[in-house]
Amino acid sequence: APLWLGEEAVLLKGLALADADAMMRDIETITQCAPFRHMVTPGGRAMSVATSSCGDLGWVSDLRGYRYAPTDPESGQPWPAIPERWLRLAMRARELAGFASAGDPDACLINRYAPGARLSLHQDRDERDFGAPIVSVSLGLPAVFLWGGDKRSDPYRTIPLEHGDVLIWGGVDRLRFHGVRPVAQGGSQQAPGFRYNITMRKAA
Ligand code: MD3
Ligand code: FE
Repeated sequence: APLWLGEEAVLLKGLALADADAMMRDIETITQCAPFRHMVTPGGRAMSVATSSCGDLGWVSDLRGYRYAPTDPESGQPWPAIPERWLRLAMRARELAGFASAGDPDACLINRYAPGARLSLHQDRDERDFGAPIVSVSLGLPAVFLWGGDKRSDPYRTIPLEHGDVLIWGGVDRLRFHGVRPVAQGGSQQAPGFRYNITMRKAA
């Protein structure tokens, strides 16, 4: 059942479970062309999260700032396409959450968290149109998601995210501060050894 975190933010527990194995294979295929790398932030520090992208635009960061770019700066090549099954899943999430009129995403960021990797509180504001919702899919190791307010100093809720969970948010919840606590080591028989998060956005 959809769990409303805000007026326009919904957690769809397990919505991606049936597609999860195939989506992990898709990540493997995509990152053979556009390998995971640790981007450097404008402040000069390498992110603990490794990133790649697919779609017409990919998210990149360097000393000059954050932006969306049509090619992978490592290869000069266009980013791989967003797989059809990812677009179908995003459409189902939009329908369930009341964003059915929003169109397909054109940018997809893929984050890979090794144990210990984290994402500090931030807003996603590099996209042109804040009206379009963002769909995120969590795969692999579990994590604790931080759901804050409009100011960095606002209090935040902690929300466990597991393999197959889908989050979608837009509208009044689009610019909330959010982050991810350092990911814990998986159990010894827990494969894979990473958490993956896919965020499909409309960037252009
Ligand atoms: C709620 N990724 O890539 S996804 C990011 O799990 C990012 O890797 C996190 O933040 C991750 O920018 C969180 C869920 C999420 C993302 C952005 C939000 C929830 C959000 C923006 C506003 C409100
Ligand atoms: Fe974010």
